[in-house]
Amino acid sequence: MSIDYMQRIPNNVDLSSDRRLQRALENWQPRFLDWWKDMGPDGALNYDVYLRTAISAEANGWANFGYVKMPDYRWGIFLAGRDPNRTIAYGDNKGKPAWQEVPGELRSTLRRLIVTQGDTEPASVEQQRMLGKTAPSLYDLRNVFQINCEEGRHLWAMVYLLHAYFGRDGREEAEMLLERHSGDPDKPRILGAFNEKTPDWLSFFMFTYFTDRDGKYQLASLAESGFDPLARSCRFMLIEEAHHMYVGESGVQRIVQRTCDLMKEHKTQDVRALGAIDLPTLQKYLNFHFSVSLDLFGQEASSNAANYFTMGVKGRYLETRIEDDHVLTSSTFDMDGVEDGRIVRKTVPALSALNERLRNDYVEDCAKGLRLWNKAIADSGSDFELKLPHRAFNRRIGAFAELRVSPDGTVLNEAEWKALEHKWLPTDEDRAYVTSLMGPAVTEPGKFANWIAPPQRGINNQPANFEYVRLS
Ligand code: BYC
Repeated sequence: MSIDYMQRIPNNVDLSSDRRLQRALENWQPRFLDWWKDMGPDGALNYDVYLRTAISAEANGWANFGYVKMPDYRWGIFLAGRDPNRTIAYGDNKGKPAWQEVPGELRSTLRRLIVTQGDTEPASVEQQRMLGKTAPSLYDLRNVFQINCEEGRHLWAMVYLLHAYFGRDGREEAEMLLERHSGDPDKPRILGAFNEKTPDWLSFFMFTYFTDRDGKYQLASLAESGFDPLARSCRFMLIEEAHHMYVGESGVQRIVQRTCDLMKEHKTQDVRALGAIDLPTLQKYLNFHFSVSLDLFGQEASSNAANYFTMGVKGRYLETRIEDDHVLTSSTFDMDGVEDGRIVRKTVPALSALNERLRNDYVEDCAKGLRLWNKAIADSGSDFELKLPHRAFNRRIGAFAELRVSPDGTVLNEAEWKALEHKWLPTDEDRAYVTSLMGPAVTEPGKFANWIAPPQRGINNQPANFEYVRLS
């Protein structure tokens, strides 16, 4: 079904056929817009931004480009098309038709997962609120705004599910999604990484590379949900997510490129003297964002995850392509755990290890970007190599949270950790240096801040000097 843009809330869910739901969402809409004005991109309400807007959920319709003022962006409710023959692919309900309504016994479990997913979307917009002030170019400014708008739409997708399927509890949860705020000591966002700050563009690119990639894996698992409306929302969200990760991967790549060019040109490692970001600092930011994002996958051994799978609520990454029985009651899984303060390899029931399995898929995917970045470094003649730290490094959630572990996986005591932490994680001084590079936004079309290379291609094939954002 194509998207009906004549309605106050554009949608492809035939919203006008359900007046009660339509009214409830039309009540939520002004609250969302108030939140956007207070907590969304600062000072940018009147900018004309070259955004892509979805005009249908089909492959040829979701990327329609044009200038839009962000408060006029057509947020709405778009679900991927319905497969009437879809069955549940795993767990106790394997082979049964996917549910079009919420099964009573799964109500609170599903609501909780939808709320957790929904909570991350406005959280990231809040985290990125101030970035427009220091954008390294109009191209980058447009990209952060595009991402913010799409995260806003992902929030809409989850709020629709809450309103449509969870009655009064759902409506209350939808209100709460606008009341919790990133970093708020009284009403923080639900998951740790979404209460961290994104104060500078290096953090932003690392966040979109590592944390949005958690989004990819969580959404892909929820896209396997037996609750069909959730699966269909997540499938559509995943299409947009790809661009967010691209912004991260290419953003870090462009910083690496600029740093390497300067190192080569000036025959020095000390690019700070030249106003660029040195590779050891990049590695520290990478260590931080990777480890914080690993926490988002939850405990290594999780009865919650086992229950989600057994009940058919949340599957594995690309569940239907995996060759096994999709029930897992007699399967095992090998993973690292902690015993007597040491990291040991364990064989555990596969059902309890589903968070860790998903984390494995994620880590493998993260490594791909590093290969690209390292190629650029090697091509410039430097022998520096960016590395993913050990998965036990700097963890706050799960078994490794009780240990102090170096990036190469050595268990340390507290004193050893304290003595070396500054080499592995950004220090106050590193953060102050990176912040010092974030000058006033570069607003001349085709110009870029000194610490980042231009992109290799423009958005929607636009030329390098395209005016991606009109500021007045
Ligand atoms: N922080 O059994 P466990 C995205 C809690 S990102 C704080 O392992 P489970 C995006 C947990 O709630 C994707 N608390 O839990 C990216 C539980 O609490 P209770 C977001 C945490 O449920 C960029 C307890 O610890 N989507 O889309 O197996 C920009 C036991 O843990 C954390 C989702 O996450 C944490 N990191 O796994 C924009 C999908 N981790 O029960 C958007 C939905 C765990 O003891 N969520 N806890 O009170 C889930 O699938 C699961 O809730 C989790 C946790 C994977 C997050």
